[in-house]
Amino acid sequence: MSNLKDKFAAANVIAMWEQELHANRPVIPGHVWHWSQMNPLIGEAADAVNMDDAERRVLILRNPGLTGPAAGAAPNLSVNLQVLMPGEKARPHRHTMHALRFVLEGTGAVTVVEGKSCPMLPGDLVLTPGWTWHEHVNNTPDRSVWVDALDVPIHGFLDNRVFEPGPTRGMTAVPPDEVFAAGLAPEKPTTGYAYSPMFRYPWDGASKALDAVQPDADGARRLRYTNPVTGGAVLSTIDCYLLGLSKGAETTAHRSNSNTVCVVVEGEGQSRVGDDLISWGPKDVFALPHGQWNSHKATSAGAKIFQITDRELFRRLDFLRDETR
Ligand code: GTQ
Repeated sequence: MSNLKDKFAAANVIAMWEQELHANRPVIPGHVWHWSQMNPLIGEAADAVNMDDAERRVLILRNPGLTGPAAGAAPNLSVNLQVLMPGEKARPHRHTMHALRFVLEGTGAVTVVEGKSCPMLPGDLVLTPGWTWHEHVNNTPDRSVWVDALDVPIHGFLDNRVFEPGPTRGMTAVPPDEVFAAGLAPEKPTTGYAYSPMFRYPWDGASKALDAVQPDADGARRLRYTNPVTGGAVLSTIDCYLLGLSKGAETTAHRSNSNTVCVVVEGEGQSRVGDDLISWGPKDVFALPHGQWNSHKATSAGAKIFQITDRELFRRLDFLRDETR
């Protein structure tokens, strides 16, 4: 046999019967990054690193159950914390990765996306779809902190990681966000881009929509952020939701082969991830990797959780599987 192995090796062939091709995906633990621990680290990063030396001042949230250079908070999702101090700029660039920003702190720093200026107020969602030019500018007296979510890991897998520094050039004409604000869209089909032309989803509107929506049988309110032109997910690979919890009511347990990362906007509570219990409060970020039953229970009134998922990736590939019990 070892003779055969040597012959295989010399011929650049391997024995499939010795590979674990049918092994199931390993269980990845849930994990929480508490704001109480992140906040001082963000402050220290701001002191330690100058924006002349950093393309972006970003703390990558690394799930201890994942390995490899592109490993993030959950499979297929990189979820990071970024800080921009008063007077600072993060210079324009673009990359193949689709990305979004969800604001934790600030009083009006902006992300300029393909020439459109998007204010960043707490709870706002700002999209920077793949290959759109984006830069961050903080001309306010306060620091701005936000969550970045990107599909970096799948670009590693697809060998499709391309980055281009500014200056910005060759920008696509995308209609202003105001065109879509009242539920309208241009009559003519969009050309030249495949992404959502609306880049900013203000918290004020999202929060009011959540309060207005009819709760499900388990007492939770659920909304999906959508591309106003297609009604589909906000990004081709990332699908976002807003979850509102009723105090004391545990949500119906859910299991999926997709991955979710939660950002707590308001309220306190606990979430089950398999056999683990995660406690959370405002600005905490926690990962719900695939394959484990999870449910949520708020211990305060008015809990609201922003959810980042790779569901759209699974949906487009016809891989998505969901279960409830
Ligand atoms: O703000 O453009 O967290 O390019 C990772 C890569 C943020 C950004 C990240 C990026 C950015």
